[in-house]
Amino acid sequence: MAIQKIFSVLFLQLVFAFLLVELTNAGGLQLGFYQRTCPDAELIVHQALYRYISRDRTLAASLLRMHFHDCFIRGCDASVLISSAGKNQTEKDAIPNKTLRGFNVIDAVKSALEKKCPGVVSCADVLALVARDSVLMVGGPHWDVPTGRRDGRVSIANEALFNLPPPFANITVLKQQFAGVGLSVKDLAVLSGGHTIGIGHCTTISDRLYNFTGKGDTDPALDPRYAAQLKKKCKPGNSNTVAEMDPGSFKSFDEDYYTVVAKRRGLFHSDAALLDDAETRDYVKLQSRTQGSTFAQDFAESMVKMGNIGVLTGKQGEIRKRCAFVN
Ligand code: HEM
Ligand SMILES: *[C@@H]1O[C@H](CO)[C@@H](O)[C@H](O)[C@H]1NC(C)=O
Ligand SMILES: *[C@@H]1O[C@H](CO)[C@@H](O)[C@H](O)[C@H]1NC(C)=O
Ligand SMILES: *[C@@H]1O[C@H](CO)[C@@H](O)[C@H](O)[C@H]1NC(C)=O
Ligand SMILES: CC(=O)N[C@H]1CO[C@H](CO)[C@@H](O)[C@@H]1O
Repeated sequence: MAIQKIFSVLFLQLVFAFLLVELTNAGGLQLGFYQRTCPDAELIVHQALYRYISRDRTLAASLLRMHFHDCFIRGCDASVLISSAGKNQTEKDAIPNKTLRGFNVIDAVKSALEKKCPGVVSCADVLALVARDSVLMVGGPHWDVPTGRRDGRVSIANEALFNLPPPFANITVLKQQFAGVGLSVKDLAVLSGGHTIGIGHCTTISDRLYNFTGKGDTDPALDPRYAAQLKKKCKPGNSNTVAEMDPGSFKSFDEDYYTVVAKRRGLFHSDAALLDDAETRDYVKLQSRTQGSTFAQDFAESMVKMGNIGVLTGKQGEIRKRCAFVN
């Protein structure tokens, strides 16, 4: 009897240990992957990043966007960071990446890590941790980032064009592109909320304002009064001016994005498109209410999912020494 009891307790403990491993094991990644090999890794990332964000809060938006771009092209493997060499045009040179800022921040974070634990922490994990801390530093939620990503060796400019949703995308295309990387319609609604921080260049909305269907028209999905305001700021052919995506609080991570979209004042057609599908529209409406927003919690969950897309683990890929170059 006693022996049986001991066995059943042992068995239960085994089951429990197994479940715990399973829960913390997200697609081959795990929480605290560097606990043994570089115990201060996450602290080093946080401190190096803080030096930049405390001087320029607007960097947070670009660094969040960088992780999104990385994950949508070839998975989260830091391919977005590889510099072009010779004939190879990399993702960095593709049109959507021309507006990415903060590559120098990633380099600084990586060199701080290399000083303490050379050759241990991947650039792909740096991107995931930097995105998490960037959001946190501008008032957003915190989430635990499973780590253990490895860096890819390939980066091709054209893939950025085909795999990143364009700002003029309609809801069908957006849903398809998110489904293509294993993200749900809810993830689309939630992650679009990343546009609560940051800016868009006038060039990206110029067609929307002046030539939506090629007949000199304005996107009917845009509130006409807001369109008039935007036209004052963004003259045709103006390429350097920028517009805030969440006007008035574009430097703070909050749920205002959904209020903006519900008022038909989302900056891109892709933001407005969230009103064209029952599920995404319901989500927008729900979050734009003043009380009981679940956005912070939802965003944390969807970011972990996005961070799992196509990751390289184990012996795949490499740990790049410098993020801009394969070893
Ligand atoms: C749903 C499809 C999406 C489209 C079509 C899209 C498109 C764009 C475009 C065109 C810009 C403006 C770039 C510029 O002109 O400087 C932008 C900026 C931005 N995007 Fe997205 N995006 C999408 C999803 C996401 C996701 C999933 C995230 C992160 C979770 C994100 C985060 C950002 C941020 C933070 C900025 C501001 C960047 C800055 O201020 O430098 N976007 N996006
Ligand atoms: C450069 O292009 C070749 C041919 O497409 C490819 O095999 C190689 O992996 C590319 N290098 C990088 C760094 O992407
Ligand atoms: C959405 O855009 C795609 C590609 O531009 C187009 O083929 C499709 O007809 C559009 N769908 C709707 C419902 O407008
Ligand atoms: C508007 O779009 C049409 C079709 O794409 C193009 O032929 C025309 O030149 C554009 N007009 C302007 C002012 O850009
Ligand atoms: C930030 C960044 O690396 N941007 C690059 C985008 O592509 C152009 C040329 O195609 C480069 O000059 C930029 O450095």
